[in-house]
Amino acid sequence: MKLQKLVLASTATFLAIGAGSAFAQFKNSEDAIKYRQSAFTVMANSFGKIGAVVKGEAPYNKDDVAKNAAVVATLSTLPWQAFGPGTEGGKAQSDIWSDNAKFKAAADKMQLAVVDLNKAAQSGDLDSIKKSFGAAGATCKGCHDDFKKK
Ligand code: ASC
Repeated sequence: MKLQKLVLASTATFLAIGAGSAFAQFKNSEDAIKYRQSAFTVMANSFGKIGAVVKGEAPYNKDDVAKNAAVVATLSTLPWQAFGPGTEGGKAQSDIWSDNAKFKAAADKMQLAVVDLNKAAQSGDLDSIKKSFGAAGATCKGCHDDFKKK
């Protein structure tokens, strides 16, 4: 099985069993904050590389976009387990804990959007990559507006 297909399948499995299932353990809140910020940092790096292609600032290379989209899709499943009770802090707004259902819905929306982006990226259709990239970016922004400190 090719890596991207494996990642797609793994991503679907992650989503099916429920994003944020706790396979990571954290010593303390600082450890959890570092973990979730690291996952977002690596995700943003790959997402930004796709963004450069979408904006015409970098040439379109199917394999590179496919790899970056697979990274985004996989990494998108990771941060949530590091927002457990008692891990307030960093850039996270307290609404994440006081309105956790809304936060979870926003997190799920983003994960579904990046699965779409990954499908488009694996197919190599630049128009659908552009569309799904825009939709995915909107889910990043929506969650930041509501839940991330400026
Ligand atoms: C990025 C990045 C985000 C999103 C967001 C989209 O490249 O780091 O957080 O896109 O800015 O609106």
